[in-house]
Amino acid sequence: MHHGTTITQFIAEEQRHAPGATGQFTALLNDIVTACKMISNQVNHGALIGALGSAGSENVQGETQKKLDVLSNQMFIQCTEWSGHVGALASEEMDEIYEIPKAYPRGRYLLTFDPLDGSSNIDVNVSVGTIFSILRMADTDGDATERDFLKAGTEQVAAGYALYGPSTMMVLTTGNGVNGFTLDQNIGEFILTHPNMTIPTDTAEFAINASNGRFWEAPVKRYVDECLVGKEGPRGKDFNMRWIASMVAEVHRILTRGGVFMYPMDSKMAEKGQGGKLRLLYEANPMSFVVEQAGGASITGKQRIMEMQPEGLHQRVPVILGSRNEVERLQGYHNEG
Ligand code: AHM
Ligand code: MG
Repeated sequence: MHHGTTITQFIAEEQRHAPGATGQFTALLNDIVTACKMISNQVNHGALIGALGSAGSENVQGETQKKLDVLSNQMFIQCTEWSGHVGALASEEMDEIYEIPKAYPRGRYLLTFDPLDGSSNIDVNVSVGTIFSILRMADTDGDATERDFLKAGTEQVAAGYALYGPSTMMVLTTGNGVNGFTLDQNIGEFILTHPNMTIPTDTAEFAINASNGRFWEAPVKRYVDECLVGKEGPRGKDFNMRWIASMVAEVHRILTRGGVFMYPMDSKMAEKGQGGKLRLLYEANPMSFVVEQAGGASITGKQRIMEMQPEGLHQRVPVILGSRNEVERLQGYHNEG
């Protein structure tokens, strides 16, 4: 019986047409897939294996780490460091870049990841996910440094996420559209279930943490106000709202039925000297790549996220992404202001 295309087969067949492909990239993607299957398994078992709750530590941004944050980070390292395909890793959960131990060969790719995004949702059993991005290393013989990671999002070779929801899914782009795969737990393989995912250009659904409303900048306030007035206002239609507080689930919804997601700049963050909530290298860039490849758009407000020159490993940025016409409208409001 034919079970459909597995993610391994899909990646291998896609790479067959890539000029100069050596198989390293295919192998690295497969290691990432394995890491996500292992994380999925831990997330699924939750309290049964004592995996919930806090780890009693903080990450570089002073956020409390959950046990599963730490565990997922370890799994990602363990699955990718040995292969000889990566030069170094960078993770939301590690202060510095992770250098490949001397015992292993080094490869020409750099990997950035948020091992478990939305981890404030873990203890309440709501969807969480893993986000990752692959960059190519510069043609130097030396070891990778932090500076090698500070590349604009347009330089990404691949990006994607795993969503641990009612089913576990993997959504991937290598710059050639976006494809979604669902984990068949019985055979342990991701199967192509969502070929060629595209984001509808128009939408009547937005996502934002409205509790920050009084801190937003004028363009975002205006946009949300207009959505809330609905039919009677300048938009001439009623809007629906969603907020899961799990970016992976949010982006997945937008890839499925459209919408606009905003974690904009606000005065509270500005006071703390923070550039935004979400991290450029681990969250904003990979998600922007996926969203743009699905026909959507992704900006900070005025600027396209993927064109930003990163200044630091853990840099934060405002994020507005989703259905193209809404994002363009928001960009227009920012440029007027
Ligand atoms: P995390 O990486 O610490 O989990 O934070 C990122 C998450 C996103 O998934 C989500 O969009 C956002 O934080 C939710 O923030 P808030 O709790 O302010 O609504
Ligand atoms: Mg995160």
